[in-house]
Amino acid sequence: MVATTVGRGLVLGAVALSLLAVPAQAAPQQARPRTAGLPAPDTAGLRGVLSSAVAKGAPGAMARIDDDGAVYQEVRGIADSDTLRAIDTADRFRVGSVTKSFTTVVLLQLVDEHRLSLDTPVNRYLPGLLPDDGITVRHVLGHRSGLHDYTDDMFAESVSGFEAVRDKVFTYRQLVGLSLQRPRTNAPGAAYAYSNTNFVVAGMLIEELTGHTVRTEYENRIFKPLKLEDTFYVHPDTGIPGRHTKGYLTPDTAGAALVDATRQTVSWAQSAGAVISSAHDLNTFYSALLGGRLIPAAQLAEMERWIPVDSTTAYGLGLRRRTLSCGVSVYGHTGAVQGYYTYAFASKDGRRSLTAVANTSNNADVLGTLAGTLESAFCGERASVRRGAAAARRSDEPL
Ligand code: REY
Repeated sequence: MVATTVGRGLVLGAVALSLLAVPAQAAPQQARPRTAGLPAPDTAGLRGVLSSAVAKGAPGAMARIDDDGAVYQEVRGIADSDTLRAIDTADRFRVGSVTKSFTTVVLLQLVDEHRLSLDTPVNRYLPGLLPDDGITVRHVLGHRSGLHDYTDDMFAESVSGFEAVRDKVFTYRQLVGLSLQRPRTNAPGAAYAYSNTNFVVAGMLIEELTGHTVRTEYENRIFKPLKLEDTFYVHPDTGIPGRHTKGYLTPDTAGAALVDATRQTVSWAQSAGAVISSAHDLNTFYSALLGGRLIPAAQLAEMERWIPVDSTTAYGLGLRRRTLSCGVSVYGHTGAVQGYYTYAFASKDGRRSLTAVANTSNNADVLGTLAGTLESAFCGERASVRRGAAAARRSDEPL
């Protein structure tokens, strides 16, 4: 009875907020925890984190928390520097490497269908693709293949590197070829080394095993079943369909004007990073995944076999675990494509989820600051004093 009343109030509050889209007018939302074992989200803290992200150079920043039916939304700054439209939590954006969780879900569904085995060499499915028959599907999905990340060279210079590929259309084989021009970083399985090449190989596996494009498989296996109406894979189209925030790349030269990077093929990433979505849809996606509604428990357990990355993070298969200052662990992925930083994480049971976005990239201060949204969303008010230090510690974490 009480819970129903509180829930209705929160949802109405959220609708009013998104209609106003002017943070200064937002009525304070009363936070009550609905996910067992978690404190109430710290909405004032969340507002503060987003303000800091804007102060550090993001034109706009926004976050949405879904807590078992209750919705909290906060926005700061603008979506478009021409029109000065306020950023809105309904805006679509480029999710970058959050795509890797979508790609992994498709492959784990194929495992469940006995069409793929995690411990089989990639070369069994794609003969001659990789220079080492010891590289398995599991190594690829856990970033333990040792395949060099071709984006390191591609974006060594951020603006010219981006402009050189903004309109380019790559084949998967071309991207793997770029990686193979460089020495491998480790023997198969020997170490974690984050590399987009792994998820290009993953996309090739999807297309080889199903005979369909990754777009078709994402749509049929994830977007449509979960009714993700804001979620798209449009490669090689360059636009974001419908209402979206623009994305602004921060140049390497201090003080130089931000570059509108919204329009691009994202062909350099494809199955490693080209999905478009919204905060609502990413929260729905991770809630469904962690709640066991996308892949069977056995496959989710494979996704959650953790390899430590550093003192607070670990990587499974296409999924990251972060342990926050309050001891709570959250599960999801980060994303960085030109113009967009994303954090999309959920509680272990999927009942509380957070998506936070800043519409700039190549700005470590903004990335580190935005990590504080996780503290606000999952640690509650008592974490506020620790938040600054925790966020700063994580700002150089690989995506
Ligand atoms: C690509 C470069 C980073 C981003 C990347 N993104 O691997 C994947 C991810 C898809 O993790 C670019 N950085 C930026 C530079 C650095 O240009 N010189 O920050 O926009 O999401």
